[in-house]
Amino acid sequence: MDRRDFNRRVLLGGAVAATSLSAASEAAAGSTGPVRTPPDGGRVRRIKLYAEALADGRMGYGLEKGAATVPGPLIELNEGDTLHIELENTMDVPASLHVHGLDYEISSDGTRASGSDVAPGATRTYTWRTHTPGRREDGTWRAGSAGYWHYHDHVVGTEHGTEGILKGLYGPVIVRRRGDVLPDATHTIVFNGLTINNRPAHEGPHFEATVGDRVEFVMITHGAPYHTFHLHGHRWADNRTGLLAGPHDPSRVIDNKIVGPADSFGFQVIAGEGVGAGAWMYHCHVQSHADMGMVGLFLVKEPDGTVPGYDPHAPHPSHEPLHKH
Ligand SMILES: [Cu+2]
Repeated sequence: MDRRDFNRRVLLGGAVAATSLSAASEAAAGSTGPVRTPPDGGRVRRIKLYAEALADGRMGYGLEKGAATVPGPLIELNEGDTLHIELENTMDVPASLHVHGLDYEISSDGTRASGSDVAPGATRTYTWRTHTPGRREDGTWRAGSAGYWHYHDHVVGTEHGTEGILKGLYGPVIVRRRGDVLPDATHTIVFNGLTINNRPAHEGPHFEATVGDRVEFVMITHGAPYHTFHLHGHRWADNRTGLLAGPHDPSRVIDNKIVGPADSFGFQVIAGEGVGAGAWMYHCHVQSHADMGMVGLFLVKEPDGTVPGYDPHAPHPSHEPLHKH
């Protein structure tokens, strides 16, 4: 078992944070080794999740008390898995957990209307189930659960969780299908209002990789504005996996995608493929949003760890005003 598998397995046990760069990319053989695929689904797993208020006014989900992050932890499942999540609300207002894309009963809906929110100091167990694709008895085809999904609060501030989401109560969910390609690292990018991952304007987040790493991005949108997600130097397929299944896959290949509130999608790239190392920008391509700081960097390193032309201490170009008065 290499470190990537280790990371992956402990993820639901609570030992690693939302973004799994770090050990993953160092240990990875990049795109040169055989691709890895997920184990078959069908397991029943349990995790504990905390909804917490952060000192700076944000709110976040975490796998351990006092360790909440924005975005919340990445939750990965394989089609057929069931996950029981015990949510403890350490805040002084009711909170909840509402997921997109998965199967759940109304008691796990995470809304006040269904009585499935969590009072301050209380806990509640939410159950998410997933299923494989297959044919219904009437002959029509039923989609499987696999996809890039997300979870969020649905009760803080309003009955739609508008304040909870605004302050950071959201996170990514990936459901994988048998035969899917596993990445070396997964990063989450959330356009939330005019922020990325609730960070200050012009301050990333930045993500690191080494040339040849297979890097997965989960891209989620929250808030009110619509956006266009754009990544420099890399492209992906506009389908479930973000990868072409073969030479005849008709999916459109893109490097820019219009996204609106509660959208989610994901894709994988080989870092620097055909273009090399560099500080590759990603940003919202609505020009006013980019100018206001919805920008981060995909830092693709040479094998020696350097990023050509990148000075981490230099102000980001987009930080410079266009017109000085
Ligand atoms: Cu935008």
